[in-house]
Amino acid sequence: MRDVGEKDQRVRLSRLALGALSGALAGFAALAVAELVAAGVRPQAGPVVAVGGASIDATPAGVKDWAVRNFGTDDKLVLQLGILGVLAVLALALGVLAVRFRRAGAAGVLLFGVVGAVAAVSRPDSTGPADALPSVVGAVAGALLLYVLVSRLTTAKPAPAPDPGTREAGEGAPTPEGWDRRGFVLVAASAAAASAVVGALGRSLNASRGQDAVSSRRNIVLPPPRSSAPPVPRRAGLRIPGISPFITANGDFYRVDTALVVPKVDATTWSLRVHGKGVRRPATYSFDDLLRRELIERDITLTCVSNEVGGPYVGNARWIGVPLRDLLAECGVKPPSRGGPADQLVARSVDGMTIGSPVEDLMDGRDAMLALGMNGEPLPFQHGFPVRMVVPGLYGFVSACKWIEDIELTTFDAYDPYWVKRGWARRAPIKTESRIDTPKPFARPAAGTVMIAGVAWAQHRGIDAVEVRVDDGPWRQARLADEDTQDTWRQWSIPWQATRGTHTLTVRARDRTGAVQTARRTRTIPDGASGRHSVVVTVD
Ligand SMILES: Nc1nc2c(c(=O)[nH]1)N[C@H]1C(S)=C(S)[C@@H](COP(=O)(O)O)O[C@H]1N2
Ligand SMILES: [Mo]
Repeated sequence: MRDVGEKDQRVRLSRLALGALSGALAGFAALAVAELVAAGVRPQAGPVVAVGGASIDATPAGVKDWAVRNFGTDDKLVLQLGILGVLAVLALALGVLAVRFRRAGAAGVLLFGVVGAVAAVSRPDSTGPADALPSVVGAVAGALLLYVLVSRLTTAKPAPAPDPGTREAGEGAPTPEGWDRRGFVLVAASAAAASAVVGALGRSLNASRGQDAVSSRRNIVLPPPRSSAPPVPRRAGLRIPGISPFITANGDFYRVDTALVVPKVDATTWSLRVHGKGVRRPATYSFDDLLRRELIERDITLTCVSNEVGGPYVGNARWIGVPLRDLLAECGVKPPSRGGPADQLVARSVDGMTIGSPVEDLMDGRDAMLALGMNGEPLPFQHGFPVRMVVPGLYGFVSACKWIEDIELTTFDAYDPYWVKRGWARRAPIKTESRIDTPKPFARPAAGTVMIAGVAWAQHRGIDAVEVRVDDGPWRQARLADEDTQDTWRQWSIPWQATRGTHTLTVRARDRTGAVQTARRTRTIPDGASGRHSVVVTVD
């Protein structure tokens, strides 16, 4: 009897392993079917994107900041891989469970469908109950497959006589080797193949969606601006290896947003609505309406509040757009200083983001704009095509709404936009900062003359001076590159007679108000990091 017991054990184990495999196949099938259905609904309605989006929104600000810091723009990829990893483990577990409790296993798969469906319909950009379809149809397919596969594992051949004592007919204990091997392999193999095809088809359909948006972008010819940007002074860009180029190329421009799928908006059907408190003449503008208006072109440096001291989330571009002040005035909006009842403008994007800016700042004469172009071309999709806001002097999370489609005038008391609900500040002017671009941290330059160089910014105030210190030595004036405008960053450099040993280089900037960049380190939350950038190098 001992032999039989061991054999029994082996069979049980391999059955559990095959159960796990069934779970994995069911999960794969569910996601593949969901992907295909999402192609018919909206790519954003897929379960992984929906659950991913919901987790981004639910993530505490500190964790999100940590993720952005550690994974940078890859944070979204890491998140989706994490979700897939969790799903894989759960699918294996459900498969094992299903060997013993077939219905419970299948029900477990359906439960995940419900989670995905709830996430999808409750996303802020959800377009209705249809968004539940990818998760629901996918989960039904996965549950059915799991049920069928596991049935093959527990169907005895020949079937044992029905035992009135068994809880579920057919789910009792078949003879040790009594499972439908051929049936299992056949179903498993064809399901895997079908899932691969369905998944690949769904992927490519999803990827090709947005063709209308792509061609609408291709057809745009940006008219010459009524007011051109002053030419960049020839000596605004220093020729020093390793320093950030004065203008950041679109492909190198940092990207920070919550969108797991970059919205692809068709400019020919896009519109922007302006309404709310104190808007005496609410209006709706098409993209062509905006193109026909007087456009301004300006160099403006954008900065993210999540940028650590010395971090990469800052970039400088030449924008073309519609002056926001004129457009708001045309709608009858008055700034609070002239008796307007609304002190906050809330911009809403097609993906449900809300970003609130002080109306006073938008109408005080600075070049706040609805940007249509970036560095000579229509906005790239990642940077907000067809229209986004750009406001000199304010961090992106309180000003730079991408894929904008709605502007509502309200008050700070009445409404908290997305980031404010998550603990960030209501008002956030950009802090005076400077960064050492070269030498890089832990570089090993040779003794002798070493160029220390970088950028400094204090948008809408302007940079007045930059000073650099080696170890605890005196602060020395860096040479400033020519200023483009007070809304752009400014390059600086200073030669250093480097001596052997390890040294700490520190930079600080002074803005036009006379304020010197503080040494006091703060976190990025709630209104931006402060402190001075230091770089440690070892001179050989
Ligand atoms: N729709 C939308 N707009 C958005 C965001 C977002 O998550 N969604 N992020 C904001 C933040 S925090 C910043 S710093 C800027 C970044 O713009 P960029 O990605 O073009 O550099 O966009 C802003 N606009
Ligand atoms: Mo940001």
